[in-house]
Amino acid sequence: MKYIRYESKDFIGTLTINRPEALNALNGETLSEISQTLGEITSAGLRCLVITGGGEKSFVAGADIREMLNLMPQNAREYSKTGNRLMNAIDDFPAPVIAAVNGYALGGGFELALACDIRMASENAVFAFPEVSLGILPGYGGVKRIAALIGAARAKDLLFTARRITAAEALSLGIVNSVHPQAELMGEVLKTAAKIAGNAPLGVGNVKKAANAVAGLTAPQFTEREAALFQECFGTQDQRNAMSAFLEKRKPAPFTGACTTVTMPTEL
Ligand code: DAK
Repeated sequence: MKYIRYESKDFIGTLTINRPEALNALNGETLSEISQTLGEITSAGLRCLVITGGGEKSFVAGADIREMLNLMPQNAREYSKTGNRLMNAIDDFPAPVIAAVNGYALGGGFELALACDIRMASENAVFAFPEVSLGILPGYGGVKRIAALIGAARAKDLLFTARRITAAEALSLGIVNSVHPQAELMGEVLKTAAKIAGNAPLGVGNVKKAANAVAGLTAPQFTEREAALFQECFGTQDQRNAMSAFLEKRKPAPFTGACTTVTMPTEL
């Protein structure tokens, strides 16, 4: 791949958008490489995925302005849908996705970070929606996501003014989960990823599905969905082992993520 680096270790994948000469701006090729990589790793049994930017300055400085300059209206719609499909693929990724925001997260880069489940930022990170200063609006679902995260009024302030905010302000608004010195960011992100990866994969995956379902469902629909997700976890080796271990005051065996129902000796 030209603009993506991917590696994985101990159930944790790290996808680096690596186009530092353009501050990792998302051109069509980068978008399709991210989509292809996500497609390839969806069923790889990862327990956490980290997305970050190559170089020291930028997470992602937005959609590629050079590419958008001559985009015609009839193509803008398809362009929007392609980007939205990618953001939705992150939403639907079976394991939690952490954005390690190591610098500029502007426009489409901010939207990408918002599609992730958790955002951890370096002290030099800068967030903004510059779209209205370029004559457009955010097209990758960021309007909906930022409003859901911090409320409509605070979201509209950022969207209408295009003002830049620091990592510290992003933390106070609840946009990022934590802020770290840049040199420590990846270490802290990997520590969080390892904590997630140490939990039962089916429990973690299903709680992500439940959290993501909240917005789109009525209360009774959510109750049904939650019950189905809850049911799926029962009878699995991980659930039986972890609960038995608690009652027997011992450490549980490492989680396997197996979804099949097991029979306990007492049931034989
Ligand atoms: N696109 C293309 N190239 C970019 C870029 C971008 N977004 N950001 C930076 N670059 C390039 C610069 O052009 C420069 O390239 P060369 O001149 O060296 O060839 C190189 O990266 C280094 O940038 P600078 O020289 O500008 O570096 P500085 O440190 O001076 O400034 C900066 C860093 C991040 C403050 C500045 O580069 C900047 O303001 N960049 C633009 C940020 C921005 O406005 N981003 C938002 C783009 S709009 C939609 C879908 C999505 C979107 C909208 C609609 N639909 C489908 C409808 C999303 C829109 C956006 O993201």
